[in-house]
Amino acid sequence: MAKIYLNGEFVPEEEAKISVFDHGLLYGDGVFEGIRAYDGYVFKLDDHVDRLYRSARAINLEIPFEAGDMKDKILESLRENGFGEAYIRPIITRGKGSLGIDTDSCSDPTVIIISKEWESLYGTELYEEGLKMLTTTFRNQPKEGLPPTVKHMNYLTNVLALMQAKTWGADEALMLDTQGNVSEGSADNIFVYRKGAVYTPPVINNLPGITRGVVLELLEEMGYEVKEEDLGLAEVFTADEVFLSGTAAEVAPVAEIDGRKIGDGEPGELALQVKEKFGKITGTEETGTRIYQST
Ligand code: PXG
Repeated sequence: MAKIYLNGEFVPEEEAKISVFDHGLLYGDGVFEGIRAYDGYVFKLDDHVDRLYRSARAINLEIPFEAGDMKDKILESLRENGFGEAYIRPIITRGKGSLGIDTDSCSDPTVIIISKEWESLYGTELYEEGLKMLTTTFRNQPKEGLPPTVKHMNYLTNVLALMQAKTWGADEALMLDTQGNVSEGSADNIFVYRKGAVYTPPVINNLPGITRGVVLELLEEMGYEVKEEDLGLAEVFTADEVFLSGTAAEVAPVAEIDGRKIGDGEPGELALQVKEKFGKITGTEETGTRIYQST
């Protein structure tokens, strides 16, 4: 049974309970991260913790300790559980308060760190065949409201988007923004390869994915021109390749969108190259933070 970090203590999973008056539950008032550890190294820990603190600042939530302590607690949660290959989910909520939305009633944020042994998001056959996506009718939040650039606890749009995609036989949802520009998947960023150049939407209508950043670096190293530009559905449908990036999905080729084949309807050459390169840099000293001291 995994041990969960909850407000300063490690407790067994069954005892990791929070109040029904927690504003995270009542109003989705909180932020979170999704991090992975590979082969004894936490991948891009600094970047994830930095995004967590920025997300918290964006919703005016003060995490009760420094980023350095957060990193230590994340590593400790893995050591407590003896994990080297894991999914890590830090969650900070506004904490317990009254039934009103007023944050004044919440004195202490709730801090949770869940570590789970890794189970893959999509089956291996999906990576071999490529994912099927469906353009969902649920638009990503406009930046005028809840910013899609912040990893806050209001994921219902994404939940409904994915549910709709799966209802219609697809594996993942393609979300547009309210202008009709392509934004992202329900839990991943999107890349489009067309006529020798790679495109991805600028981070204004999507989450600044840590994997997205890594993929951009890999593509540049590979000598590709990468353009952060608004994209419409037509650009996606006529792409030579489409692929997704995310902590859970890693790099996932897309074979079909809305029943239309992307390229030849097989995982693309570039997507597979990026996926392979990505696999090589995880679980290393260069991109990761070591969980256990070497012996
Ligand atoms: N867009 C959205 C909306 C996301 O939620 C990404 C892109 C990719 O970001 P990273 O930093 O992971 O490259 C995410 C990722 C999961 C999970 O289980 C991940 C997310 C949300 C919910 C679950 O991996 N965020």
